[in-house]
Amino acid sequence: MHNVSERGYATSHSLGAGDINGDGLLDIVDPYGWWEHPKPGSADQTWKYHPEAFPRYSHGFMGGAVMAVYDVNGDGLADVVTSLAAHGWGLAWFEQKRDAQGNISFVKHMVMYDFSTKNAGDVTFSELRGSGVGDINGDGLPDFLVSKRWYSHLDSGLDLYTFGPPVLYWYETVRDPKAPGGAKLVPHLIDNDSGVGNTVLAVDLNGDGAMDIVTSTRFGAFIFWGKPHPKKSAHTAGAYGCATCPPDVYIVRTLCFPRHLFAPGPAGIHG
Ligand SMILES: [Ca+2]
Ligand SMILES: [Ca+2]
Ligand SMILES: [Ca+2]
Ligand SMILES: [Ca+2]
Repeated sequence: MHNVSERGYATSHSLGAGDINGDGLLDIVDPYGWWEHPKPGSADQTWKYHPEAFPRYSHGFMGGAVMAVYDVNGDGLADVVTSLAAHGWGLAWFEQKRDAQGNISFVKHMVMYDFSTKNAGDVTFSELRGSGVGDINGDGLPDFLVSKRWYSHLDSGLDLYTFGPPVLYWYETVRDPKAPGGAKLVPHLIDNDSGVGNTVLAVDLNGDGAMDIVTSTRFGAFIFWGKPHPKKSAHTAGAYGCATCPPDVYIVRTLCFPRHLFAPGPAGIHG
């Protein structure tokens, strides 16, 4: 076993991996910053930690779920996309900046907060507890998947807007020089009746070239089958979401396990 971190705050809600500093080695991100992967051959020691304020405090918890590390705006520097509070509000991407000495910092671009703010696509939901990353429309840019987990802490009152619809969205990464930071995340609804527990998996399960989405939720486990773009045959690029086609995906939900009525478990369940 090799220690990455020193002892610290334990109940971190977010975690992700990606090459933040562009040295070819995967780094680890959490709500409070990122650990720099040591160079090969380095002495076995804890990784250097670079504090960053990625999360937002809400009802005793900081951070969301799976954090995505990719170049959102196409400037060659890896950015971070994450929900801010698993049991509250907030979704943002963090634009990486470098100063003249090469020091790394981040600028926060809010995508969604609560009903008092202007949110991307006028979409607002809470409890962004399940997330994932994948190129949903096949345009070569990673997209962010995020969902409301329904009824996380039962009737404890810990969660905000807990009975809101358990929606699942994919946020399309769109490069736009006019947008703050040079990019925006555009929401597309996948489902409004299942949500996600912790993690969303984006993978082409059946090999038809269209990304499929797998979730586990309070209501069971689901596959959302991506449907190849109907115009695919008219193009030779291979990707069904090619630049000349609309960025739509057509998704049908398949229930892997029988839907069951939600039965409240013992108080205090949390994950
Ligand atoms: Ca690195
Ligand atoms: Ca970037
Ligand atoms: Ca994409
Ligand atoms: Ca597929």
